[in-house]
Amino acid sequence: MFSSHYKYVSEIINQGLEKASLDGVLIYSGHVHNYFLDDMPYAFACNPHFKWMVPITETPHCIIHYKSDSKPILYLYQPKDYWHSLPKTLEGEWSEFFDIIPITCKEDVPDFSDLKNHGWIGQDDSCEFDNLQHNPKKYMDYIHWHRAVKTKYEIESIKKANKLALKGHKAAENCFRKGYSEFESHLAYMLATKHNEYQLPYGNIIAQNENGSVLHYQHMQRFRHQQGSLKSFLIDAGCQVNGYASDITRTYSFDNNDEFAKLIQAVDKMQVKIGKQATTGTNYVDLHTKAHLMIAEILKDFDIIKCDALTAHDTGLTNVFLPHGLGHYLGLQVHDIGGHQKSPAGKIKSPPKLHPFLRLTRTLEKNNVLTIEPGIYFIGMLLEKAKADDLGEYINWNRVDDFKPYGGIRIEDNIVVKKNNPVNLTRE
Ligand SMILES: [Mn+2]
Repeated sequence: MFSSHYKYVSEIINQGLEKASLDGVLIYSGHVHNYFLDDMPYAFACNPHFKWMVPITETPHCIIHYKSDSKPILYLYQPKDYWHSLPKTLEGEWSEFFDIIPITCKEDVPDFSDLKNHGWIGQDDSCEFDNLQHNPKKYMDYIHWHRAVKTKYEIESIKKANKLALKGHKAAENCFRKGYSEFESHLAYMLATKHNEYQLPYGNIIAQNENGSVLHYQHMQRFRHQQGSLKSFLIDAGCQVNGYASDITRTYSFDNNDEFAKLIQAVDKMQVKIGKQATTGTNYVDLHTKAHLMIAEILKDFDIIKCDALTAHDTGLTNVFLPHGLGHYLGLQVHDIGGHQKSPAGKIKSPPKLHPFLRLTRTLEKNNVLTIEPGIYFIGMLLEKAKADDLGEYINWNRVDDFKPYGGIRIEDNIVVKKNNPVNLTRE
C-alpha cells in the first residue's frame, strides 16, 4: 500500500517542482525549541511534508534530499548520545524508496551551499543556506492543495487511528459512568490508546457538566462530582498512526433518558445525515450552512429558540449555539493545511462573514478526509452578548437555564469523501 502512496506523493512533488521551477527540495523533519532561559525543550512535532514521505515521526534533524531525476536520499539522524536511546530505525516498505545515510551530528550533514535551484522545506529558523529558497510559495501551495486528496495508505492510517481512539473513548466513558473525575477519564484514555501526551494529535478535551461549553476546555478537573450532580460528559480526543491523526468527539448524558440525552440524540442523528452529504462536488461552505439550518430546526423542536430556521441563521442566532465551523481537513495535521485554497496556485477563498471560523471552504474531491462536527452549546458569554444584541427575544431563556448546567454537545466523525456514499471512518 505504501508503494502506491509513494508513487502519488512523488508525482505531486515532481509537478510542484516544475511549477516552482526547482530542481529539487530538502525536506527537514524539524528540531525542538527550548523554553525561555531553560534547557528543557517543547515537544517535538514533525514537519508534515517529511512524514508524508517517511513514516518516522519522532526524530528531529533528518533531511530528505528529493530530486525529480534520482532516488531520494534520507539523512537519518542517529546521534551517538548516552543521554537518550537511539530513535528506532523503522524498517518498512517505505525504506526501499530511499538511499538511507545515517548522520550522527550536525557536521555529518553535507554542505548544501552549492546546490542550485533547490527549496528548503522546514520550520522558520531551520534553513542555514542562503542559496536555498525557504518554503517557496508556489511549491508549498501546489503540495498543500494536492495533499487534501488522500491515498489508500493514508486513509488506512486514519482508519487505524480512529479504531485506536475509540478504545480510549470507551475507557473514558466508562470512568464517567462510574462517576470518576475528568482527569481519571483522561488517564483511562491514555492507558487504553497507549499514547504518551506528546503523541496525541492534540490535547484531549475532557469535560464534565458546564465545562462542555468551553470549546477547547483544557483543565481536566481532579475531583469527582458528588452523587447526583454529575450531568454530562464531552470528550474530544484522537490518536496518531504513522503520523496520521484521528479527531473524534462524543457527548453523553449521565441520565440516559433526560432532555439533554434527547438533545444529544437529535444532534447525533443530524450529524450522521450531514456526514452522508460529504460527496464529490459538494461545496463545504454550503454543507456548513445546511448544518446550521438543521441545528436551528433542532433548537426550535426543543423549544430553545422561538423563530424559524432561516431567521435563526440569517440573524446569526445559530452562531450563538454553534460558534465554530462544521469541520476541517484531517490527515498529517489535525487541521490539515490548504482548506481555504481556491486553486493549486494558492489563491484564497475566505470563509463567509457570518462564519469566520470555518476552516474549510473548498469544493470536496474524492478521497478528501475531513471532520463533520456539529454541536449545540450553552456558552454564557455568547448568550449574554445575544441578549445585548437584541437576539434575546428569540431565545427561550427558561430552556437555556435548564440546559446550561450540561455545557454543550459536539459529535464529530472522520469522513472520506466519495462520489455517492462517503465512508465514515469513525462509525464503520
Ligand atoms: Mn475537529
